[in-house]
Amino acid sequence: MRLPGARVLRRPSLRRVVGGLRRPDIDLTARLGALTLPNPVMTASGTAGHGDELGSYLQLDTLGAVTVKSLAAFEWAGNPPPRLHPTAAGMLNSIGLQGPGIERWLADELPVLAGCRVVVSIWGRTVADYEAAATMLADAPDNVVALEVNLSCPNLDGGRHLFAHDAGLTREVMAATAVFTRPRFAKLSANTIELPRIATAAGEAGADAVTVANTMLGMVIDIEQRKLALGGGGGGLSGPAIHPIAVRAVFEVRAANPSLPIIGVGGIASGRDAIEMIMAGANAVQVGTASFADPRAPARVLDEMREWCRSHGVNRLDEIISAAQPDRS
Ligand code: RRO
Repeated sequence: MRLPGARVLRRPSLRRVVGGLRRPDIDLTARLGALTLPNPVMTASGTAGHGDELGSYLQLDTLGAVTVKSLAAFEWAGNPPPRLHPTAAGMLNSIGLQGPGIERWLADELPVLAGCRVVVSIWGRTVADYEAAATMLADAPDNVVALEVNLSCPNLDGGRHLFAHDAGLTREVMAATAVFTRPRFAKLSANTIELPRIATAAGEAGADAVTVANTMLGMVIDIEQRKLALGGGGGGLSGPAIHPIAVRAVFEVRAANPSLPIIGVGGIASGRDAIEMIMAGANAVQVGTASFADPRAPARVLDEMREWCRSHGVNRLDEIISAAQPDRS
């Protein structure tokens, strides 16, 4: 019997006891050459704008890094509309590298990312353009932690000339961007079976990590109008449709390059997708198209990765990198 007014002393729930014992934190540290990030989840270039577009949905400073849309040494208007088209399990884009140019970006957009680790994606039409972009960023504020050299945009010159389809050009651009002395990534293309060899070339030419991979070359035709659906012609396919392609690309780059850091990107929409990339050989991941449907996706993927590790007895991310590689040492 309980007296009126007596306080009920509840037994602490098992959950709180476990919480009280402080469950050990999972070590999700990501090592990408000279760059170490507290966790492996970044935004993918082109899917989170040039600034803090996702900032009202998630705390951007909790991510490994925010990768901004590719910038050039000059302002660029991009392709004519329409620029996006939904597809089965994904979308096709033909943005065409629209951007304000690095000078204006440094003045107007980078300040809103203060406190976040920022990866700046750069592009150019020539090797000299890349060098100019890297030079303009050489003295960027300290929160610019890395450069991602985008060698694989499918929407420049109709997708006919991707630097990332040529090992020699990949080497040249990576060498030319060495004026930026912080870590550099090379963003590559899975539209070529030469990808593993080109990744080797990027690493030899100074890339701290390779980002595998950009969108896949695609096209949509409006059959009523009898013309191409996107203003720029073809486009880049992204989203769940390309996830298995990206997993295989990462797997093959890892198999050919056992010690080259890899950032896996392509159709990652859940923690399980990200874990799959890690097991293929990625050291970190980027979340892109999933943010269009769920702007919290990068933070959610990070939470889900942590939870997956917890529920599978994985204490450090390093334990499962390349787990699916047959000759993992
Ligand atoms: O801007 C674009 O059209 C674009 C770029 Br830079 C890229 O790297 N990948 C992509 O699918 N679109």
